[in-house]
Amino acid sequence: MNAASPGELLRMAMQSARSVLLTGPMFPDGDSIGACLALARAIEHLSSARVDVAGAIPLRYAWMPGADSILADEAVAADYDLVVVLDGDCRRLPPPVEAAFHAATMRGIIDHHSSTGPEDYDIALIDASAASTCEMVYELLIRWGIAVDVDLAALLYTGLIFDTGGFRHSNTTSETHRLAATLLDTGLDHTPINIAVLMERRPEGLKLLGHVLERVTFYGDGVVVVGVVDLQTCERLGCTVGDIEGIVDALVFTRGVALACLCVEKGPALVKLSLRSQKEVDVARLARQLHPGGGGHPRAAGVMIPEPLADLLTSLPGVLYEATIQG
Ligand SMILES: [Mn+2]
Repeated sequence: MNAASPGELLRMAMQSARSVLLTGPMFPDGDSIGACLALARAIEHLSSARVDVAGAIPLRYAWMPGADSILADEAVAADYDLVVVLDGDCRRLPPPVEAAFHAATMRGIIDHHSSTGPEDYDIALIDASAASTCEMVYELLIRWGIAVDVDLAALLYTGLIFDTGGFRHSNTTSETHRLAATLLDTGLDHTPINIAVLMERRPEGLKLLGHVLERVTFYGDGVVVVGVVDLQTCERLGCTVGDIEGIVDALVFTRGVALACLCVEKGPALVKLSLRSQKEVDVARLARQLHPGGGGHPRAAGVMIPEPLADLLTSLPGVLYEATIQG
């Protein structure tokens, strides 16, 4: 007898569960949100389970079909039969969601991060060769016989363009373009999605971008660039977490830069680092080296550092430069 595939196990778990929670990591991005909302719709086709999606959703994703019913992390109770983490691993869940994850009867993951392993889950779908988690969810929908309508297409397209930077990053393949074409064939209007997800900023966010760009610091003859978003500036400009998205991508494509780091102050002793590299530096490895909770992709990764911003800014440049030498 053949063992059931993880996708089949997930389908069975969804069908037997009475309640399902879908969630991304802390600070979910377009791929995570799109994958959660798309899978939630799939479960509604396959199961009578109550399905919740949880996460702190930046404003740029408020238009997404189903986004209005997403639970705030604080509203999550620990009473789900099945919790599935999408596009990030369970070490980066916000506290109330983490409690629900550990209290669940079954735990699953669908992820494409090279830093994610299967050990913490009953059902693990991990494929580091996938350009996005949405691509993996699409494969599941097809296998489960669920028709992709224009709403599902919008959700999946969001993850696709977010994680490939609009089909520009090295993870983009002919397969990615073929999936995009399939999604457009549902009648999807892609322009407003590209604008909302990749291009549009709030006026406050534009000012924050200017503030950060004006103050970047280069190290090692311009090989490393570091930008800083401090809490005081965010407050002064009226910025929220969504205004910070994309700033790090504006840093890395600077001539001569191999490694870009954006330091975002989250609290008196908590800084989020967003890391990007152009070629040689494996920033997923660097993120893990900086803190065990770090992770991501070879070209794009993140890590939370429990240190005051000022302290970190004295030690960090040396470590970053070191990483560009090691490759
Ligand atoms: Mn992703």
